[in-house]
Amino acid sequence: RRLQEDLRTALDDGELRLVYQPIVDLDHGGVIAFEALMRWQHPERGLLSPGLFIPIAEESGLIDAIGGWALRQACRDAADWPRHLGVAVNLSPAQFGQAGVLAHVTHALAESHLAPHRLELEITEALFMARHGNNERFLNDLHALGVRLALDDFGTGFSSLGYLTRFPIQKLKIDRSFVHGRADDDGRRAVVEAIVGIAHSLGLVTTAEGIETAEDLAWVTALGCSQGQGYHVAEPMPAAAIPAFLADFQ
Ligand code: G
Ligand code: G
Ligand code: NA
Ligand code: MN
Repeated sequence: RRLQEDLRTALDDGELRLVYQPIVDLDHGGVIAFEALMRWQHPERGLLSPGLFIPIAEESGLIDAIGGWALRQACRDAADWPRHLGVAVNLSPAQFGQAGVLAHVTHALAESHLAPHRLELEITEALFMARHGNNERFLNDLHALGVRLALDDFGTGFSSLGYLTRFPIQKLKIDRSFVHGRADDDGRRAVVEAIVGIAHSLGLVTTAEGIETAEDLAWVTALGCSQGQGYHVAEPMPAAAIPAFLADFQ
């Protein structure tokens, strides 16, 4: 209750931040995009993670304003990066209840002059379970803007594979619970292998999340994942650290 009131003013007071985690191409090793991850620098409680305050934002309806801010900030930051780099922004299912997201995306692209194909929106399977609104139409409208759509935390949900052909999705992000430390876990390896196979058949890109070790990196690369992300590559960083990171990264 108290946090909800604080969150109401956090946006105006500039307490929300975005940090960026690189996503690398597993064939060539180069950085191809950064995922924007929200943080809240709370005046008394210190740095809060989105796992704590995004649910509060969703319940209180603040998610529309906060999500709009994240889209604009991420596009503005990405417009300063080399043109081959994309930016990924997380969207929560609650944002789809309101018509705002389409307007926010349009506005963020126009204001930043970011090429639409450089923006990727990460949605979760939970969106398909929530039946509010017309999700199919909504995702098609977003896709028509030229942005790309990724399915986050893939493998943890319950949605049918039919969604992958019905909705305009270009990427599957393989949840980290299937990645880190699973090199010798035959069951999880089989799941990753199956996801990569489906993605390949449907012409989708795969990103392995949660790459924490050289071993994680090696086996997901060997199984044919196209992209990777995780602490072994880099932890999320402020936008200001990106130029130095890119200069050092080989
Ligand atoms: O960065 P961290 O691991 O604490 O993120 C926890 C969760 O919060 C992740 O599931 C992530 O997708 C989500 N998240 C991070 N940033 C945003 C954001 O800007 N909007 C929404 N809706 N979720 C976010
Ligand atoms: O749900 P989503 O995939 O958006 O969650 C992203 C979250 O995962 C971010 O909060 C980020 O900080 C976290 N994260 C990124 N890389 C790693 C990693 O290698 N290991 C773990 N455990 N978490 C990670
Ligand atoms: Na994500
Ligand atoms: Mn994920």
